[in-house]
Amino acid sequence: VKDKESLLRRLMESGGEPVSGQMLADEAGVSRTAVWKWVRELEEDGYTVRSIRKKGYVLEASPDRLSPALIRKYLNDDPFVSEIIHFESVGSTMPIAHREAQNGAPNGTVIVAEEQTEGRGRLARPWSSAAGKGIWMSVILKPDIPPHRAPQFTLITAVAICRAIRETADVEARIKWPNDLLVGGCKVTGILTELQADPDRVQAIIIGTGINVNQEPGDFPEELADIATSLRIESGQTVDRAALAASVLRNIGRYSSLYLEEGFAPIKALWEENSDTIGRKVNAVMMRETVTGTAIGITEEGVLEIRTDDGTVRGIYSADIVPAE
Ligand code: BTX
Repeated sequence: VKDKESLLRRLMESGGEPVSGQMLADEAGVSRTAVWKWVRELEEDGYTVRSIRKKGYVLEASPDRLSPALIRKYLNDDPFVSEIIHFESVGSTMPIAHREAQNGAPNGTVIVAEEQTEGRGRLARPWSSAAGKGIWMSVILKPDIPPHRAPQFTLITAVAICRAIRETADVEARIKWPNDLLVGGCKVTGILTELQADPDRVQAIIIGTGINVNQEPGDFPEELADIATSLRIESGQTVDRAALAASVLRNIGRYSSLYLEEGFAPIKALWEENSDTIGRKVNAVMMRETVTGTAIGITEEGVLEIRTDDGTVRGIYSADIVPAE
């Protein structure tokens, strides 16, 4: 125990048994008053800590927050996550993650915020990130791969989040190439993958995940009312955000390892299984042209293949996909 965050972890790990204040003070090499101050701080953060005379402290209730200690509790001893940095409110978690990655943060560093005031998607589009309603998180990965393979991590993440959503919220999301998860045709998650790279080697991949968790129908801004949904809307139940965040992280770790050990084939199979795009007639809308045809699969590089009406197969690297019929 060295601060309020580690005290919280200690109380969580005790599984409801009182932890003596004296013992905590001895462990930390501080006074009992210092421990008591940390307890007070936790209570200010919304935790309920009961003090039982002669026995010690018991954690009775946790607020709905993505606190590192709570996420760690759900992660158990999963080895993927190295550090979790939590913010109440930030502009966007992406530039913070970039800075951390440049300053040497290791693989598996996580930046998570309760709220983003300037959340963004691709092409600098805004990403609505209301306080306490979703998982607004950036994950730093440092795989030893050439830059052209980095887009595959968007697909790895999509597969990972699909699985986490199924495990934690019992909702079936489908992947819309390249970076959205949909439920009933509405967007429940967006993924933003950014890169720090030398010409031949990736320095860091920053994966931003925006997951709509506990919004109710009226919570979305008007312009999103018809296109966005949340896990709560789809499942009819409040979802434990910390449990979901832990599951997302565990699965990103698991599928990244699978990819680095066995290559893209197993990811491609899982991706196509969960895809909402493959087999559909689509318009791929790009800056300079629109390609219309049937989406037939993705390549090793994560490129979407579309067979046009004249039978040629076009590889699409980056586009917005709109249903063609
Ligand atoms: P995208 O460019 O595919 O999608 C952006 C579009 O999605 C917007 O133009 C808007 O129409 C719609 N949209 C905005 N907010 C929401 C929402 N909450 N739910 C559903 N639809 C929405 C998708 O980009 C990638 C988003 C990544 C977000 C994460 S959050 C953590 C990290 N930090 C950050 O600033 N971005 C990433």
